[in-house]
Amino acid sequence: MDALTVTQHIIEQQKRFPDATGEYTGLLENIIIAAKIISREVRKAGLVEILGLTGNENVQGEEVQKLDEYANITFSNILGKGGHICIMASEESENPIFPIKGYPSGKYVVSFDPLDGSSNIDVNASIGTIFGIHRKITDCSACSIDDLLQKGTDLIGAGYIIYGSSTIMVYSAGYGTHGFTLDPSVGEFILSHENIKTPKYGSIYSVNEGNYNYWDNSIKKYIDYLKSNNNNLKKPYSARYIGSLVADFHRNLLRGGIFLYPKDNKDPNKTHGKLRLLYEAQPLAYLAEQSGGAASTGTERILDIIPTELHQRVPLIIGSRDDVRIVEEFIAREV
Ligand code: AHM
Ligand code: MG
Repeated sequence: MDALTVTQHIIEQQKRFPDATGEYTGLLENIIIAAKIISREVRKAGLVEILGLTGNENVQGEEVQKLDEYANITFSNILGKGGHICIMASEESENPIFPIKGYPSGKYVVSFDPLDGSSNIDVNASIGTIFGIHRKITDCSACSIDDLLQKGTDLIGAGYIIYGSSTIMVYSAGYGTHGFTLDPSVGEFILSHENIKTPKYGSIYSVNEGNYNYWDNSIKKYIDYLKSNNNNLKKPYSARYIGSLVADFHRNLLRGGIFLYPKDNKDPNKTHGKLRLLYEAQPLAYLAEQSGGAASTGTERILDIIPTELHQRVPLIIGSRDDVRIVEEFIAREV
């Protein structure tokens, strides 16, 4: 077979580091195994009656889907026994996750969203797993939350797995963004999208426009501009919104365009957007930049934000570089 698997690709990339111990490759292999297991479960969800809610709420007060729980346990257990991580954060776990008792601790820190877009499970739309990897920074043998609260600029790798019409893993370790499609017949992710370059600008916008009345004026004016003939394209942009971040991001990464989840004033106590910094915004911002795109809150580069909380939320504006810059200009004009 004349095809490169994701593991072979990672090993090739690791040759740039003659002193590498193989621990990072080991961590990624664990992530790949977890992704394959979650993919298998997502694919047969309708058959085994795993669809539906568990009846529990997660830390953010959202209903937990059975598959969310399954994905969270799978990811936490495989990485927790792998010997490569010392601490992890998950969207579905209120507190940090440590290696499982009796298993060794490693030098890496992983933040992950086990199954993003889970409100789409029951309607068979694409969902995904997102992860970001940092190095441990604290000295002591046990890790602390400080290891998790690192900036995106300190990420050493990030990626997502999209469970769509096929299962694709998109990954970067700082040397471009690459996509691998799972070949179910051999059970391997095969290189299918080498060195993805996102277009400088696109013709698609993705936003939950139902929130229009709750946005700041700058965002309202920007969306009106996209729908007019007076924008940079001189024709209206196309609206595409799945409501599943990985799926919306993946389409825009390949085609070009902009995704926005700005802050809104629906709840006056929450003025920071919906999406979470550590395991949604940071990893995708890293991948966007690695493919020539950009990610911003509207006033600040996502990768420059110093996290203060595990489940911190941020406004997210991400996609083609010129499109992100234009949103920032609209926001700058209003402040
Ligand atoms: P989740 O992590 O609970 O699945 O929520 C995140 C999801 C994203 O996938 C998506 O971009 C967003 O929520 C959609 O939110 P909304 O329904 O408000 O448009
Ligand atoms: Mg999520």
